Amino acid sequence: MKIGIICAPTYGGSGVVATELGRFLARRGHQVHVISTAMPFRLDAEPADEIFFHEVQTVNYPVLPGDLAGISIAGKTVQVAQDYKLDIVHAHYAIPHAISAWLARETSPSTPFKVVTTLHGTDITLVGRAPSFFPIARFAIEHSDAVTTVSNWLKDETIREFGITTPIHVIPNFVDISKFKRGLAPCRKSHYAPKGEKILMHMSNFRPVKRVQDVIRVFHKVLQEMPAKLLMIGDGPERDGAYMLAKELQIGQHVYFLGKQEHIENFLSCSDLMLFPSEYESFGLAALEAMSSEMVVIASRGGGLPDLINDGVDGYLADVGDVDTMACKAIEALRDDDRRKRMGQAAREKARSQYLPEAIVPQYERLYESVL
Ligand code: GMT
Repeated sequence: MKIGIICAPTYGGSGVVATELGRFLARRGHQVHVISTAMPFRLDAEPADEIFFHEVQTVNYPVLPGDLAGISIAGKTVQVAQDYKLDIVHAHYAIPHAISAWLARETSPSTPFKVVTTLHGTDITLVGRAPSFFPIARFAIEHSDAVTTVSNWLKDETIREFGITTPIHVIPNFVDISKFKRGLAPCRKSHYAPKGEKILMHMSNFRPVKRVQDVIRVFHKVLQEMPAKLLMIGDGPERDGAYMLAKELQIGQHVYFLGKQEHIENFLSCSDLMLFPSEYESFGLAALEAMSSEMVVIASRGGGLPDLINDGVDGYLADVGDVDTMACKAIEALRDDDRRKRMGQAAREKARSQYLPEAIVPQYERLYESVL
């Protein structure tokens, strides 16, 4: 098949899923065209793969204030669809990508590609809910030829929020376990923890939904029991607040704010525990990548996370905002190396048995075939 993929280039789960999907589809013999406003950071295809990147240029003109990227993406999609005779355009994220795909199809009746939309989470729970976007998001969902969500929780939210009656298919995210593997990537453990301290880690886009201050508060409690270091990976609006809190609690010297990192596998492979206290996560791809790296994840029960983590078996769950329980579980896991190792292995086994690309990518292929 000839498949166009529209996605965000930024450090976020939807862009990662879209580009990884593109890479695996290309590896399985499809011709893939990634359409985005910049090169997605994980689009490092094998030279032999038929994977093309099409950069969208937006127009900046003072008479037209605001972001016109959605329209530019539609224009680029028309061009790519006509040049390469695309069969499918797969939009990741409802606003603006699904509406750009729909607009491109309407603009170009001579290339009647099918539109598949994958909803990732905040496109429904935050962006799509905004009054100015709500009817557009609903329209985009209802006018896609097929719609998927990354979890049952997000499917239920979409139906509840938008009153959608057209079918929604649940296709979970996946992880490349050959890449997210303990011991594979270079580890600078002795640099961050020179005295053999335990390493905790958090990784996100530092949006309010991630509750990064809870990460700092949990770590503060852990530090009262044992020497430890915290790696904070990513960036976003809540970074300064987390930094200030660490200073206020006088633990700043134990916290490394490392900003956006391309090769997170290097950090996952040498950390002992991941903190993921989000308000909700539709899926929690970062948690899955940590599980694949044999890390114990301590997560909230928000959104679809309980579908991913089996409390006490391959990770731990606590109620949203319950910093005390998260800290207790973290201390328990960090004190008992054997137990942590066993749970880490169980986490990797779950990634291997349920979330392999070889099991998930064919589900998208079957969906494409069914709409064609
Ligand atoms: O986590 C974010 O805020 C980014 C967002 C995105 O679309 O890039 O992530 C969402 O999609 C990921 C990939 O499907 C999921 O793993 C994340 O759980 C989801 N985030 C939220 O639901 C908050």
